[in-house]
Amino acid sequence: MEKLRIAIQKSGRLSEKSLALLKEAGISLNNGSRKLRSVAQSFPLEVIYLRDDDIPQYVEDGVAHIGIVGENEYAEKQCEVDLIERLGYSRCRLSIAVPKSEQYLSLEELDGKRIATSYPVILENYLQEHGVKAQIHVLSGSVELAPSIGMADAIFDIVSSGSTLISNGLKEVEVIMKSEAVVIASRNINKDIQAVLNDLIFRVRSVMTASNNKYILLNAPNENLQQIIDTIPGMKSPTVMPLAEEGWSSVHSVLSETEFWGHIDRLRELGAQGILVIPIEKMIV
Ligand code: PRT
Ligand code: ZN
Repeated sequence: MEKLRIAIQKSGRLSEKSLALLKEAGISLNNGSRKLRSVAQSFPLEVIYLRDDDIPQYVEDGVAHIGIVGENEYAEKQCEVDLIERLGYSRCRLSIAVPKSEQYLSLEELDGKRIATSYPVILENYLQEHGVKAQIHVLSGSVELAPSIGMADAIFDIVSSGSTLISNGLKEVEVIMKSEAVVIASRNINKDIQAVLNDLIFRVRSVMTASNNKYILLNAPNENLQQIIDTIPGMKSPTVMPLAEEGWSSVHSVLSETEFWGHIDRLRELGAQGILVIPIEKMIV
């Protein structure tokens, strides 16, 4: 049987989480150590390990059917591939930064200035859209050093916590795009491979839905039971069971973690006790 071939970053910020996602989707690989390629045991899938910069082209060429890359690489490379799923991890933004001491009011101030970046295509498109002409200097690394050594007036780079900018005396002045890990796919996938891909995406979605949701268990005083149920309605409606102690019930529900934190004060006000928040491994919706 033909295998679905997926390209994953060999080593870097995307590798570990991408492999963990496959594992959570029930796909175990035959060699833990990252070689050039590995084959899944229980699923018709083969993994090839590449530099993230190369993945869009390999997928366009059909060498890999799909790949996991940062959305920034997908946008920069402008390859003929489709973005088929957002994965929610390795989130970052691509921003323009200038020296901290510089006054900055608007994008127009970059007119005629030198901007260092590893993402010239994304930057050029953005500047063009806004009618700003700047000189773009392409650097493959250590972009944030460019202003301090007099090579550029500003930079355009990936920002996550922002601490790299701060430690290089820079400040973020424009966020141009947000990025997360995404699945890209070749435009020439045959029917059999498409069926395997659909199965993989279904599993990946179940894992993602599960990780966003928690199983909530709590003890509720019966006099406030209805209000507690209304507060945490869950997927359908919560399961309610009487406790051995008279006047109390046990309530079980499924909620997103953010929703849960938004309701916690209300639940305590209503007298809920013994609140447990339990991770869910997979969730089929
Ligand atoms: O070797 P290979 O080419 O495969 O890897 P790489 O070095 O090009 O990429 P890698 O592993 O650094 O990043 C892979 C992807 O992770 C990127 O394309 C982004 O989509 C995503 N990502 C998420 C990040 C960051 N967060 C990030 N913080 N990529 C890079 N950074 C850099 C950033 O440039 C900055 O210099 O990390 C530094 C620290 O950021 P702060 O703001 O947290 O200080
Ligand atoms: Zn790279």
